[in-house]
Amino acid sequence: MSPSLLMLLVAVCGGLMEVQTVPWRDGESTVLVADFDLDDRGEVGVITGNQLNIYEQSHNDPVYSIALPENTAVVDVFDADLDGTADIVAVSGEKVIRIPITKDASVPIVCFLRKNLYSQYTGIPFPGVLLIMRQNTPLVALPCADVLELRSFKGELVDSYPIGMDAAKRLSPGQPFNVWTNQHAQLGNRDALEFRVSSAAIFRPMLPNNALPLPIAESSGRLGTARQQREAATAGPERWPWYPVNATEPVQIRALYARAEAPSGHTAIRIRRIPDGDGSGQTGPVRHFPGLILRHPGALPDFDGDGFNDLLLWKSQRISLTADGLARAATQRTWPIQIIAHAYAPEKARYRAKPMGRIEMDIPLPWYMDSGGTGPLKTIFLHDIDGDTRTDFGCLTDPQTIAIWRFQEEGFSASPDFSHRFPESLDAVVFETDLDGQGRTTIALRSQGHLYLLRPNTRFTR
Ligand SMILES: [Ca+2]
Ligand SMILES: [Ca+2]
Ligand SMILES: [Ca+2]
Ligand SMILES: [Ca+2]
Repeated sequence: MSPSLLMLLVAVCGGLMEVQTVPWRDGESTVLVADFDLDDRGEVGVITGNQLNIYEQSHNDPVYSIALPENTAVVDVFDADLDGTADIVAVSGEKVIRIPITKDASVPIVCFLRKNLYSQYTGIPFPGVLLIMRQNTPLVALPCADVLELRSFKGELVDSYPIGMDAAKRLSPGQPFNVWTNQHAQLGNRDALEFRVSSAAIFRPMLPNNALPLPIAESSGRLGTARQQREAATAGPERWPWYPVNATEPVQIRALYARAEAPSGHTAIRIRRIPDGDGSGQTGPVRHFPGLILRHPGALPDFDGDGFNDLLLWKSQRISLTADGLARAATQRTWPIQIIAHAYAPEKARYRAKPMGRIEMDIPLPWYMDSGGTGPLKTIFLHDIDGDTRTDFGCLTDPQTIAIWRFQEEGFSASPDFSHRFPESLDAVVFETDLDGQGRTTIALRSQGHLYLLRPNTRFTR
């Protein structure tokens, strides 16, 4: 049997994703993804109250269950004593504690006492950066009243940096600080003012010379509201929202987008090429594509995996305003929409007119009616789910159902490669991340009482 056929059989038997259901208390639980057993793969920890439960794939029960001390504030995971077993390091009141992660009931070890900015904290424990490595020695980075202190696990002061009101701009112990995507909910009706704000804060922190080097990211695009997209059509290209098409230098390629004035329901795209170090750049001609742009706040699709981000649009037949049309809409609870992808053709410096893939689905009619600002889909996933380096498409097709379509050589499948109906409505996406470094994506969704982990079950190659 050929390896590819074997792979296919595994996929058919096992399904594309495995669904794991984990207890969750909305407002009292928080998630902590880390490598808890130092095998270079991430596990999912859930802190509820003062209990940390750690879950692995294919095990419904937690593989580790650790009680955190009362008033624990920040929690980090690291092999603090370099003995080959990871430790929970946490701040509880004035205590800096370490708990070795073992199957037996682990007893907290008090490393040292120091009054710090977390000392008065009484809320839910939360994940944060507490440890940094300096010259192969793990140190505790502890924010105190006026200084960020670096201390050894015996409590000896190694270094300190002044911090204050604008400390974030002057100092950072390293990633994941300073990187976030912020997208507020959209409020208001279709014709109301749009209160949707999307911002990325990027600045060069004033770091001491011996601090960790931080990569400074370039601006990753400009999300445009429906109103901005409409207004852009009559403005110069500098006003158009855009996203990056490539990540490579020396020429930066941007896709500028706007809502075409006519025909209605079309998107106008211009490709802008900016040579490295040259602010001017060249903007190509306007090309129209049927459909409206569909964007994910933190991910861009490269469906064919060629290194260039592809164009993703949605469209639908409009509800006819005739008596017949309205009557038909009123009796239907769902409405059909299409998702269309166009490949970027680098040799032509434009998106191909012929779609590279198309998905048809029915969504709840109220979602369609409310599709003015951001499109009718409330939650979409643009990640490589199966590890073949091609982006796959997923979305909630109703408040309780997720569906995922793999992108393959010939485009998307006619029906979803994976779909799952949950027993209740989903409230939010908790994270979308590659847990085992194989280029696949685990998706975590939550409801009021459960955390659902959708883990990739198999791995495809091209
Ligand atoms: Ca692990
Ligand atoms: Ca250890
Ligand atoms: Ca591509
Ligand atoms: Ca894929």
